[in-house]
Amino acid sequence: IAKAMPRYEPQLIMKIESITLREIHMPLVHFFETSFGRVYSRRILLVSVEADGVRGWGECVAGEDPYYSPEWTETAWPTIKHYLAPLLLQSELDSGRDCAARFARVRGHRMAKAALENAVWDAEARQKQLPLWKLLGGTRREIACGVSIGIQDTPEQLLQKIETELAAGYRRIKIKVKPGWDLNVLEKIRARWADIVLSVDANSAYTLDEVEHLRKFDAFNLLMIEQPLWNDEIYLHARLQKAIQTAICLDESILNARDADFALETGACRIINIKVGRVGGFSEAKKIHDVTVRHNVPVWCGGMLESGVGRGHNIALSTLENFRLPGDVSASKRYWKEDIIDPEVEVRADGMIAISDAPGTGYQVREELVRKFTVREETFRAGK
Ligand code: OSB
Ligand code: MG
Repeated sequence: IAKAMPRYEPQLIMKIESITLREIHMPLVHFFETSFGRVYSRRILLVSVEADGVRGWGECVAGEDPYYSPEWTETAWPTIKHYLAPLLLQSELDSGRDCAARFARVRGHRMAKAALENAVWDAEARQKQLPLWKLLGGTRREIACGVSIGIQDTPEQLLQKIETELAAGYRRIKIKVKPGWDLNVLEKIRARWADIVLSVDANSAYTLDEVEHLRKFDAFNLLMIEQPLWNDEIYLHARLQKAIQTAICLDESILNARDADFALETGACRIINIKVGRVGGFSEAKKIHDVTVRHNVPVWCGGMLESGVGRGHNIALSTLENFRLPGDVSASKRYWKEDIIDPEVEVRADGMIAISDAPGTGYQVREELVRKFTVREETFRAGK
């Protein structure tokens, strides 16, 4: 049997000299509410790695509370400090791709792992003077953007927000839903905009007992319903998908490429949302992408209210060929008065982001602003 020839590429060995972990605080321009709660301000962990004279940045997308996932800001810090950073500092790496194997002994903590792995990819791209999107294997020169609009105090406020985002050019509107804020608001949206591309995200707000209720979503011509059932459940989504017409998209339940394969084989969803933090970094995100190509199912890039660092990484990932649907990758100014990157992420009037050819993400970290927002900081070096 002919085996694929291994590809021998000239490798630059990377030596990670130091890793700096920071917590920054950034108030959101507008609160964001999902079925599990409301957030006004973000506590974001940033990682920077120094390797051979270049600096790479990564963002930990864990939330302020263990509601979206078991990981949260306070679990990520000691996990990086005591377990993950030492694993990177003790030896040389060929590439960001090597991080996942180094971290394998540590179970879970994918958002903490992704912050480090992505910082190494970022450093590698800068070291090789390549755009990160090319290093990741992307092809798209522009990417399509959607928005995720949280639960508001009143349906009228939601309609106002949708109007603003449509006027800005966004190509898909996603609203958060939960029992009591779902069919009633969909009625109002569709009465005003019969044809816009519209999705809903339940963040696990329903159970399979509510299948009759969930079937009523079919009347609204939705692009998808995201994560209707339990965050850790795939098989019961397959049961639900058989009972409803609207395409299910899984977010929380897909933690790795095996989950994606299982979900697509069992018919648990017809679309997958990839969040690079949720799955542990760029290498696992690429594997999930490749699984969806084999199943001919589209993916899109999810968001976690990231600062410019994570946003830049989401943009690079979205250039992979199978990111065929608009992502939750939207402009910096929707979240922040001032983002920590230069330039800020801007979305064109046609709802697209143009991809830069500059080395790295094409967005420079504004280190003086990061310092201003920093509330704690610690640097780790080999042997210390
Ligand atoms: O489920 O996609 C989600 C934000 C925090 C936690 C979970 C989710 C979200 C979003 C926001 O929908 C997307 C964005 O960054 O705009
Ligand atoms: Mg979601």
